[in-house]
This record gives sequence, C-alpha cells and structure tokens, in this order.
Amino acid sequence: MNKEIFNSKLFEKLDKDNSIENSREWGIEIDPTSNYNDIVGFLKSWESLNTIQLEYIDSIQNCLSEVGKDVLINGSPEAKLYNILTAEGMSPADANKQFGATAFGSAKNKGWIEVKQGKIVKKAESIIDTVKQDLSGDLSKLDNKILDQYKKSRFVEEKKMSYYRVSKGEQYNKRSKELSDLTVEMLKDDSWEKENYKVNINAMGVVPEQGYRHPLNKVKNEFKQIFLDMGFEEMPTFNFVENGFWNFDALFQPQQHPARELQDTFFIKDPKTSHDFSDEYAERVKQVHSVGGYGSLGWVYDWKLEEAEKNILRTHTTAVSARMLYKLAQNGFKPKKYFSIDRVFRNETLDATHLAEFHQVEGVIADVDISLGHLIGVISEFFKRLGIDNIRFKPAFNPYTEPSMEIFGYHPMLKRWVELGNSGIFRPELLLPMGIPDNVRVAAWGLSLERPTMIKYGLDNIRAIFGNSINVNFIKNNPICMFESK
Ligand code: FB9
Repeated sequence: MNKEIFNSKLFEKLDKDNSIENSREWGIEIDPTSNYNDIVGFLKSWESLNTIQLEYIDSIQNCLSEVGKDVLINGSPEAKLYNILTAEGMSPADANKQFGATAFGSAKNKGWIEVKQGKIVKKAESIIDTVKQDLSGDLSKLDNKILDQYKKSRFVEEKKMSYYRVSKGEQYNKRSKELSDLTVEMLKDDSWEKENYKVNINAMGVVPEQGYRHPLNKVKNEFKQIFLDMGFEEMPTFNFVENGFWNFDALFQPQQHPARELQDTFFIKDPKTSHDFSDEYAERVKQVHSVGGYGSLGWVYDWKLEEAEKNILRTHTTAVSARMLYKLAQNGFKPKKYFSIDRVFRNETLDATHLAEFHQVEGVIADVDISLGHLIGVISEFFKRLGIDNIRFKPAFNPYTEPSMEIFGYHPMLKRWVELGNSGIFRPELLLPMGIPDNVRVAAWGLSLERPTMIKYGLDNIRAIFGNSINVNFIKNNPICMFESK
C-alpha cells in the first residue's frame, strides 16, 4: 500500500466523516490487497504526530465460515436439494446423505418440497434462497435469532477481530504542511530539503511481529541454568517412547505394580515391543526381580521378558536416568551429576492441575558414599536458588528409591507450604545389576515444571499454559521469569 495513496484516502475519509469506525474494514475498502500491518504502521506514525487519535478495539465479529462461503456460491443445502430434484424425486435417505440432515427439514418447512410415495418431489414452482440472501448481506444487520440459527448451522462463526477507531487528533488541521515520513526516494532525490520536516524522536516505532517464549520454556530455562550453575549436565531426553524395561524393570519396579497398568500408562500399539537392552543385563534384572540377590529378597514373582519389551510413553524421565546410569556403569564409573527436564506421560484423570502429560524435572547425583545428607543438602540449595529456602522432608515410598522423601517448601508467593516433589536414594537392586560399583550411591529428586510455572504466573488451571485453549495474548504479554534466590 503506497503511503501517499493511504494519506489521501485517510484525510478524505476523516474530512468527510470525522472518524473511521473500523480501521481493518476501512483498509480493505480502500485497497482489498493491502496488508493490515502497513495500515497500522501508517496510522501509528500519524498518531505519533497527534494528527489522528487511535482507539484500540478488540471485538468478536460474526463472519462467514468456509461452509457459509460455499452457500454464497452454491446456495443453501435446502436450495441445493430443491434444485437437484427431478420428476421421479429422491429418497429422504439420499437427500440426507447428499445435503446433510437439515436440508430436507428446512426445504419441507419452507413448503418447497413434499414426499409422495416415499419420494421427495418439488412442491413450489420456484424458491427464494433466503439463507443465501442473508449470508451475502451485512451479517450485523441480521436479527440475532436468525444469526444464532446460522451459527448453529455453522454458516457463521465468531472471530476475534482487533482494530482501531480513528478520529482527528489535536494537530489534525496542521497536518498537510508537515511530512510524516522520510522515504528512501526523498533521500535519493534530496526532495526532503524543500519539505518542512518535523521528526518526533519519541515516536514509538511499530512493534515488529516477533516470536514469544512460552512461559513453560522461560521457567525451563531458569531451572536449566540453576542445574548448570550447580555443575549438573543435561541428559538426552528426546525419546518419548520408552519400553517397560528402562521405564520400570531397570528401576526395580515390579511388573504387577499398579503404575504399569493401562490406567496409568499409555501403551504403544505399533511398534508394540522393542528390545534395546543386553540379554546378560536383562537376566540380572530378571534375577533381582524374581529371586532377589545383592542382599535383597527381590519381589518374588515370575518376571516376564515380554512384559519388559512392551513399548509405552515414558511415565517419568527417571527412565532416562536408568539408561544413563547403565551407560555410566558400562563405560567405567565416574562421579556424575545429571539433570533432565522433559515431557512425561501418565494416563491419569484430567483435572485443573493434571493433564495426561507434564514436564518432569529430575536431578541425579552419582558418587562414592553419597548419603541422604548430601541429597538433602543439594535439594535445599536447588530450591534456595528458586527462592524457597524453608523446606521440609517427609518419609515416602518409591519402588526404586529407599529411603525416599517427599519435599515440602514454604512458598513465599503463596504464603503456604506446598509439595515440591519427591526424592530418594536409588536401591542397590537397581544399581548393582547395572554394574555400578557397590560403594557408589546414587541420589535423585524430581518435581514438575507446570506447578512452579502456574504459581509463578498466578494460574489456577493448567490449561492456561498447555493445550489449544491458551490465550495467545497471555503468551505474548507474560513477564520474564526470574526466581530471585534469597
Ligand atoms: O512439582 C511439584 N511441586 C512444585 C514444584 C516447584 C514449585 O515451585 C518452585 C519453587 C519454584 C512449586 C510446586 N510437585 C511434583 C508436587 C505436586 O505438584 C504433586 O502434586 C504433583 N507432582 C507431579 C507428579 O504427579 C503425579 C509434581 C510432579 C512430580 C512428582 C514427583 C516426581 C516428579 C514429578 C519425582 C521423582 C523422583 C523421585 C525419586 C527419584 C527420582 C525422581
């Protein structure tokens, strides 16, 4: 859209009507091919000179859906039915199949057709397709009841539409003499020298369209930075599909454990199974599960390889920790601090704070003679850096850690104690079959990303940060994420 044309159209309109009700519709009116952002840019620059005033309006507009646009071309379903009818008529079933359930009903109510010997035949000499007429007119002029009907029939849909109401600014009458823009051409042909040219250096430029980091990723980066600052290295978590072996068996979680049931775990139909673990290792896992060993009684049941080979969506990133610890054992143990932050999937009942997936944050420390004290110390430092320096531990149970502790913290923003996560020392039945030296202890803890993000951004429903009903403006305008450590 050329600036000069835009200016002349703008002042012509404002001279005539004093205002422009809807900048978006007006833009299309003066140049249907115009790019709305250019129009906003031009309006903003005149606003910056107080030549015009802009009022930002965010509205819901009724617009024609794709189905509605098809009615404008091919007529309403009932009209299509009427127009296709021949003397020998058509069966109601075919009419439904071809023109949808409402066509027959509406055509009949309008007296256009009738049923004779089970066949639909024309009744009216001619018809007026009022639906098509209505939809080709100005929808805002339609009576609400009819409009609701057309919305139900999906001819009309509501669209969020933002636009500006434009009116004259206090500098409006002084405009013509001042030039608002210095264009490349003016610089090339020095025509700017003869213009009286006032630059408003305080004018805010047009905010360029840009990407916005999702709040979850903002919090994720904060957590990542804390782990890296504490000397942890990130584990590769790209494989959402895991098999039961690494997700459960390697973690000494028995095969009859409820978490391994359909009601908690998503099983993959195809490929149904995988076997990416050594048979020797699997044999040791089988042993420790079924008859124990390493001083353990085991779970005393008949461990089945086929159960371990079942592919699932991982239920925790601890499966990745298992893979990394096994690799550490195979490649010659050396002390390590690992972390992971990625998606895990649980076939749980959905509610305001639970979806079928969330991001698990996990820290793992593997070293000689690590104690529960070390774990408590590291977890305390971790949460201190998240602004929570008053935490408590409560004994808990996990199939793969003993002892285990739930972590609670006094949340400064919520002014109450919240559950922060879970933790524990990995069981020898998990580490020794891997080949981890028996003087090595591995401690770990886990939490989610969604809970701290919801608290940080004051959200009470997880759907505000995940899924198709999130409000894009929230993504655009949410503040940066800083966890200030005391
Ligand atoms: O995130 C959780 N709470 C939380 C965390 C941080 C926070 O604010 C930060 C300081 C700024 C506020 C709240 N939870 C864990 C606690 C609850 O929300 C809990 O109801 C829900 N939990 C999830 C699992 O739900 C079934 C959160 C998720 C969770 C729980 C446990 C682990 C991981 C995620 C674990 C583990 C683990 C244990 C031992 C060894 C290795 C890993």
